[in-house]
Amino acid sequence: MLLYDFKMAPNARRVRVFAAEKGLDIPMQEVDLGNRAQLGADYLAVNPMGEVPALVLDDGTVLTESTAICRYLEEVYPDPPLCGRNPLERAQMMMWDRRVEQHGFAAVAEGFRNGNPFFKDRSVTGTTDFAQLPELAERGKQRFANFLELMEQRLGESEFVGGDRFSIADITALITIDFARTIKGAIGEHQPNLKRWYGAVNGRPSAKA
Ligand SMILES: N[C@@H](CCC(=O)N[C@@H](CS)C(=O)NCC(=O)O)C(=O)O
Repeated sequence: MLLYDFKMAPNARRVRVFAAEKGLDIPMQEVDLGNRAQLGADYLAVNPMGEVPALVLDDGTVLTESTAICRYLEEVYPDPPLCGRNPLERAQMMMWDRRVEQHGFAAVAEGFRNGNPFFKDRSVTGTTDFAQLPELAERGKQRFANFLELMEQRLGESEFVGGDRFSIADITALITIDFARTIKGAIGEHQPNLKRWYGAVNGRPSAKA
């Protein structure tokens, strides 16, 4: 296997943390998003979507989309389980993972890509250029603040985001909250449950992946 990666890219980190939790040591190749290498012919031949991560299997099959890559790794390397051990647990963990993606990760991406000059005309990933919309930069920050409140409430009733076990939902939430530094978003003093959870999850060796 070969993982196309970029150290600063949160979706790529999501796969790195997931693989580290599984004890996997997957060879990696850096795609320099800082120099737009994701849009060069060499990388587009690997992933025509122009995004990282991408996982190339030993038979040459290319998997993209971080959730799909994690699900594949879960099937092939089931221990430790990170996506639930039975139908209900799987559904609950995927439900929370999706909530984190839609209300947390998408909010930060919206805020960052519409507010940072580096992304001028690149407010959306992929091969089509889209102009920035300053209103979306502001909206992203507000949506992220709402997301933190949702997480604070959830973590007041549950040890981990997806339930009583560490799961993919915690990984997605961790990379989302770290990504939020790009919009100056952070857990507040009034959010003790989130703080407790962040300390535990960020303290796992996989968080350094
Ligand atoms: N749905 C994709 C999204 C991947 C994505 O947005 N990757 C970003 C890095 S985190 C990227 O490749 N950006 C390229 C760009 O900015 O043009 C996934 O989950 O893998």
